Amino acid sequence: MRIDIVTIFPEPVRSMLDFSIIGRARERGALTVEVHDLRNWTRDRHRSTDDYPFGGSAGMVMKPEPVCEAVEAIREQSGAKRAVYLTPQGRALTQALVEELAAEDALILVSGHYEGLDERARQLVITDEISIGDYLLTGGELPALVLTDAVARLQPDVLGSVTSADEESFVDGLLEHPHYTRPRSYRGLDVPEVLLGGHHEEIRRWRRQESIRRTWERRPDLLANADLDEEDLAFLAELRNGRGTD
Ligand code: 9D3
Repeated sequence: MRIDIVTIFPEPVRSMLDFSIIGRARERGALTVEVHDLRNWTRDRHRSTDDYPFGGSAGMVMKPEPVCEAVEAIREQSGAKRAVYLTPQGRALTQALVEELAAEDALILVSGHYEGLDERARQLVITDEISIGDYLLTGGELPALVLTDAVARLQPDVLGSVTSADEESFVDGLLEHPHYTRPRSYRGLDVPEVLLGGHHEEIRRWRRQESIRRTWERRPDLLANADLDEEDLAFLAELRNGRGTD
């Protein structure tokens, strides 16, 4: 997959992408990410990407020409069908949306600044508007990186074999069970006995129940869409009746 990011702050975005799993995935060619400076598509002497809002008010608006020309030029190169504008007004990013975007061959991400894009640029070249959550940041660079990270880890060969995609949170709609490693006892806190016994069916059931317990305690909203079998539902009923063994 290829992702092109358009920003007025290309250097910090590039340096973030050199790190860690994403950096190594790029080195191995499992993923291509190009970062473009929006200023490359300006034509005036000052290379302005923003201007005053018509009608007055505080703040600046991103000019339509550089954004439209950048997206059109990149689209020509990458063949991307979707150009995503990261904005607090967009639809919320969820794992379902990440999976949908991860299936594309190419994506263009546009990070906004100031009061955002001129409405015509949105109309002319943007196909999707996405927010990463209901809190305000100072720009769309971190959201573009968040989206890139979430989409990248679903590409073949990006993650090591350690993480099997179907054991993860959100796949069956539950939070993960607790994890333990050595030592068996730490500051008076012991690893649950069941994990030491090697009874795989018991371990599986314990993990499943702790998963359900955690989701019920922390994110009861997720239970409505979780993939639960009869045994799961029986355990959930126990929790709700105050009998969740603990
Ligand atoms: C003063 C009016 N602001 C909207 C309430 C304008 C505004 C504030 C902050 C416009 C952009 C931003 C910067 N944020 C993003 O570009 C952004 C964002 C976010 O702030 N939160 C969650 N997701 C996203 S995606 C892009």
